[in-house]
Amino acid sequence: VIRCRAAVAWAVGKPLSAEEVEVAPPKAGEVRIKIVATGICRTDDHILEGSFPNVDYPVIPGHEGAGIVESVGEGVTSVKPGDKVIPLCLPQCGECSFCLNPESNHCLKSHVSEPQNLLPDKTSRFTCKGKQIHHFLWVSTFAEYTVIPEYAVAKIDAAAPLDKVCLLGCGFPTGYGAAINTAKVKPGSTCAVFGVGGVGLSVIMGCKAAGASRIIAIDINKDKFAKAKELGATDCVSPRDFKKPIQEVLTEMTGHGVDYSFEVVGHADTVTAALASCNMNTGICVMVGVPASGSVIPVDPMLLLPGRTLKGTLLGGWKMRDSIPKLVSSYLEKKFNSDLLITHTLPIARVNEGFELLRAGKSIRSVLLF
Ligand code: COD
Ligand code: ZN
Ligand code: ZN
Repeated sequence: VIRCRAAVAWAVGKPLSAEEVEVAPPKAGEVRIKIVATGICRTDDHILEGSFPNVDYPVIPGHEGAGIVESVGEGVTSVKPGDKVIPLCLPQCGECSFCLNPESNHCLKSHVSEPQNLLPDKTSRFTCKGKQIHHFLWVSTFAEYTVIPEYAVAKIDAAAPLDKVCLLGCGFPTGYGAAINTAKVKPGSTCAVFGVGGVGLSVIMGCKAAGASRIIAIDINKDKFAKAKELGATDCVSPRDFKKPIQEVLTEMTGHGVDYSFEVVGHADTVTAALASCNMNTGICVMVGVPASGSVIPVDPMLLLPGRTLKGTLLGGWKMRDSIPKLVSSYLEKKFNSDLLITHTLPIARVNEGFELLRAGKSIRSVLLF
C-alpha cells in the first residue's frame, strides 16, 4: 500500500480537499501508475457540481493525466515499471464486438456500461480516513498514485514530456478527433464551433488540419477569441451581440448554413442551435459536450427531414489504446501544438485555484503537477 497525496471530492458542491490517501497494490490485470501531471477538464467540474451522471461520492476526479508505471498486477504484459503512460478514460479491451469493429471506439468493457465508480471487480483501491473512496472513469488522475485496468492504459514514447502530453488523455483528442474522425471534415468546407474552451479549440485545430476554409468560433466570452484566431478560426461571433438566434446569424453569414457544426458547450439549447446552423441537406452536427443528466434536446423534426445529421462523439472517435501513442508521436513530430492550450501550470495543492480560473473563464487548460 502506498500513502500519497490526492484531491478528494467528498460531496457535491464542496471544493476538492487535499488529503493523504492509501492506494492498494494492483490486482491481476491492473497497473499502478505514478501520476506526474494532470489537466483540469470541465468534466471534472461537472463532478464537483453534481451534474455528471452516475457518480458516487467520495470520489477522486481527474481524467487527463500522464505518468509512469510503478508496479503491475499478475498477468500484465503490455507495460512494465518505468514505462511512460497515459491513462485512458475510454478503454480498449481489444476483444469485444465494438473493439473488433474498425468503425467503433466505444469499448463494451468500459465504465460507461458499468457506471459504479469502482474498478471492474467492483472494489476500490483507494481509502482515506478509513473510508472507501470511489474511482472516476477508472482513471482518477487527481491522485499521485492510481490503479487502472491494463486495457485502459496506453504506453507512450519515453521522450514525451508528461506535463504537456497529459492533454492527450482527454481534451485534445476529443476535440481534434470530433473534426477529423467523427465529422470527417473535408478540405474547403465551412465549420462552426460552439464553445471555444480547451475542447472547442481542439476542434478548431482539427478543422484546420482537415483543410476547412472557413472556421467560425462562437462563444459568449470574447476573451476566448484571440486564442481561437491563433489556432485557426477565421471568424469569431458572440451570440450576445445579436437580437436574433445565432443559427440565423450563421445561416446568413454562410448562405445556407455551415457544412459542419460542433457543440462544445454541453447545453441542450446550444445543441439545437448548432444543428440548425448546418446546411439542411448535407450538414453534419457533432455533439461533443454532454448536457446535464436528465436534460432533453428539443429537435424540430423538420430540421432533420431534409437530410441534416446529428451525431455524438466519445473521445473524438479514437480507438484509444491504438491511437493515443500515435498522437503522442505526432505531437513529438510537431504535427500539432497542443501546448498552446495550456494557460496555467500549478502544483496539485492549488487544484481549487485551477477550478476557479476555469469557472471565471480565465484559463483554457491548467496543468497540475504532483
Ligand atoms: N454559447 C456559446 N458558448 C458558450 C455558451 C453559449 N451559450 N455557454 C458557455 N460557452 C462557452 C464558455 O464561455 C467556454 O469558453 C466554452 O463554452 C466551454 O469551454 P470550457 O473551457 O468551459 O470547457 P472544456 O472545453 O474543457 O469542455 C467542454 C465540454 C463540452 C467538452 C465539457 O463541458 C463536457 O460536456 N464534457 C463531457 C463530454 C465529453 O465527451 N468529454 C470528453 C471526456 S471529458
Ligand atoms: Zn475531459
Ligand atoms: Zn472492448
